[in-house]
Amino acid sequence: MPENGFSAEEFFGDGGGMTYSDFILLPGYIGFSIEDVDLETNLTRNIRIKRPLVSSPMDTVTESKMAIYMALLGGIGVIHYNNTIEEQAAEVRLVKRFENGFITDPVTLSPEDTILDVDNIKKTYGFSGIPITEDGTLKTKLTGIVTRRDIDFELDRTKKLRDVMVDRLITATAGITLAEGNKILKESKKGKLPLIDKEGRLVSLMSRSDLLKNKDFPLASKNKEKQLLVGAAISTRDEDKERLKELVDAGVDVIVIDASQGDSIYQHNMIEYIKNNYPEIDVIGGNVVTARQCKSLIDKGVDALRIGMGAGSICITQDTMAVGRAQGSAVYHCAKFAREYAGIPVIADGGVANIGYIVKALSLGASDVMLGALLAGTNEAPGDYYYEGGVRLKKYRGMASLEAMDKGGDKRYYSNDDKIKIAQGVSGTVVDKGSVAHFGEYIIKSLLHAMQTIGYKTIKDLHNAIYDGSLAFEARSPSAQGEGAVHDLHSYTAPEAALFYPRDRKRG
Ligand code: CPR
Repeated sequence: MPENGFSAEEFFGDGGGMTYSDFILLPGYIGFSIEDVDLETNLTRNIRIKRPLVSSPMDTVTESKMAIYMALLGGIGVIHYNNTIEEQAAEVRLVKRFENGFITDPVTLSPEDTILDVDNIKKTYGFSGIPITEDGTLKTKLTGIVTRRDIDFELDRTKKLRDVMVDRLITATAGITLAEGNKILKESKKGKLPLIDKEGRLVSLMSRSDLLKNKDFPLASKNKEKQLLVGAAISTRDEDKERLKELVDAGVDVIVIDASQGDSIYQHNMIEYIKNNYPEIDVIGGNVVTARQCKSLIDKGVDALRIGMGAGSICITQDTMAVGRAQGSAVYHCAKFAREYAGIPVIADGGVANIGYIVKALSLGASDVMLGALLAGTNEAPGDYYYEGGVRLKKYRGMASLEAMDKGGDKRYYSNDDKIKIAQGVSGTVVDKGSVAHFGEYIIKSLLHAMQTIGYKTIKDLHNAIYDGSLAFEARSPSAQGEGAVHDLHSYTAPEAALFYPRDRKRG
């Protein structure tokens, strides 16, 4: 037992359900700087990532944009399946094709299009440097480029692009590195650099303004071919075997079998099917919250487990079904079992209402944390912003909310009867959090500080301290929780990211 507080075993061993709010970690010794902290972790048995962050396969959280940024930041995104097979596979492809700094799906026009078409693109997308190809698609030869300078003072907006485009072009051959492209752009003093293949067809585009914005992401999650890593969710239904095949063809790196109660004959069969047919693909099974459920899925061959039932911010499973588990206890017991029984990682999924909860999940044995509400409301989450009472919001909804089920989200649950749908979640809103590129960096920096304050340089060291009993936990009474939050002020401001406490907001 630590000198003060309790060891994890003492704290979680008595059968009571503990949430993240119910405990606090006692500080350790700071003998290193935050630059020495390394957050590298296992996502699955075979996949390692540099940051323990995963975006949830929900239709208001993860499509390609979110997955790209999660991977650039060193985490990973899991593309949801509330869409057609083709749509989901296309999202996976967009992530796999992403190259930092290269626009791989540029908007193009043909010489027969008019300046008005450029005006419309400017209105919709905000840019007006358009490559012109023979037939206006990526399949034919690049013939010119139109930029703002070519059309700004043209009064006749119906003029054909062939009459205004620049056709003496500086191009480069596709396959050059970002640094090489950067150099050409700088020397040419142009705004855009088209990259073409041997036949002269446009492959991608580099843009000066993008380069200026572009940051390096040295810790990005990548495979051997230097493509970003991406996950995708499937259900346990038989028809999703077709979905699985398309996702594998699209280059998916890891499959998440998405089910609210993971220990079912349907999931067992799906795990066996994947392992028999795609042995190279790692499978994350779940969701589970007990050691018995973990054993069941581990015995079938999963490579990681997703932990959580009823803890999600949008979730009403515990009220509707009377089943679930307090997330702190679920993570602690499942992580301990998975480590001892099979040495595989677990992902704490749901209920992460603030950055401190990520630290708490890791300190209960989770190797990664899956985020829904925390990432919804960023620019990269699907959906448009809108205003309500002067606040800029985005929609965030449970995958088994009535709204999402109407679009196919009920595949997470087991019923063939679509006459009466039992909602296990709600639809709501979350506030605008800006770009995940910035918000994600904020989260990561906070994690580095937290690790330093607890006194561990790596997640591995932190985990060892859980099981050798040296990591100290203490219970938090309701008044201790009040004391630990901002209190007794007339008013205050805080960074938007730190302010993201849905529960506390409700408490008002
Ligand atoms: P938060 O991060 O928003 O608290 O939780 C996200 C997690 O909630 C998801 O990763 C998923 O496991 C779970 N979830 C999503 N939709 C749900 C519904 Cl309708 N009901 C219960 N859990 C849900």
